[in-house]
Amino acid sequence: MTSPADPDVLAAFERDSFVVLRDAITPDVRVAARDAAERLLATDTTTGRDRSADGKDGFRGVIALDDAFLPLLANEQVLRAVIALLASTNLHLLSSNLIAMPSLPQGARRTIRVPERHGWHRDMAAANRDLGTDRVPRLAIKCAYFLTDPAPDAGFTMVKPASHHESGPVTVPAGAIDPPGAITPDIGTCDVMLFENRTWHAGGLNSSGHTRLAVMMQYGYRWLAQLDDPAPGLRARSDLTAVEEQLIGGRDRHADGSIAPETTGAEPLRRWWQHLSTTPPRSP
Ligand SMILES: O=C(O)CCC(=O)C(=O)O
Repeated sequence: MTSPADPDVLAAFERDSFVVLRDAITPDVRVAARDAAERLLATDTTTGRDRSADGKDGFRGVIALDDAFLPLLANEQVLRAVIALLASTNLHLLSSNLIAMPSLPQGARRTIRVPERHGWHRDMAAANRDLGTDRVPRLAIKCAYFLTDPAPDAGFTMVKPASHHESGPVTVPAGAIDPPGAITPDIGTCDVMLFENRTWHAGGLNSSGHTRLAVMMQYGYRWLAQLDDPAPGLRARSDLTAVEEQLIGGRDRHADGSIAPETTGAEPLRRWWQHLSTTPPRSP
């Protein structure tokens, strides 16, 4: 049996450092997530709030803040690709991050996405610092859902194609705000863009007049720490699937709470993958 992941998707990712999965969510899921995002942003909740000096607002750990985000947790089309790209089912969710990027005020002087602060980066800055950019392997896949509509000026995430093969630091020519070859991928309303920790990327320029809303779901190996706050309420729920329980951080434990062998907690995704294919995610 062949891999459950689409070989064209995997080939595009290996070549380009990113791939767009078409129609990964339904319009209903998207609208519900957008409504939830707008509700959350209108509150003065500070738990998990992620406001940055560049005017962005948002939350980390959104799947625990509103059930409307839960359908993004175990999206089957996404999981097939993520498991194949990380060659493992020993995965969990590192972060679910809502990002609201305001539109740049007309005529105002920009303070972000200027040559001194171009915003291009690789994720997992701490890993890059600790190990060196040339030694960091693929550790995580980020899946970007856009809840507001695409347009050339909508500020969707930009990427530098094939940059996961580059081992040097991010370089943007003096006076420029983008590295040569940077693009804004063509992402439709219900699509999701996957990129990895080594992919150079930056938020685009939003001059659309509307706040851009995105949810970034980042999956990585279970031996990497989760970035979001622990969500005991979510963990205590009885209506999640076993795969969802693994992804939110199920540990290597027996049902009675005693310690189980390493990777026991990855059994749900392992079983799900085996149900789809006899080909293991990593070739022996
Ligand atoms: O807001 C964006 O488009 C970019 C987000 C980003 O750079 C990140 O999640 O690391």
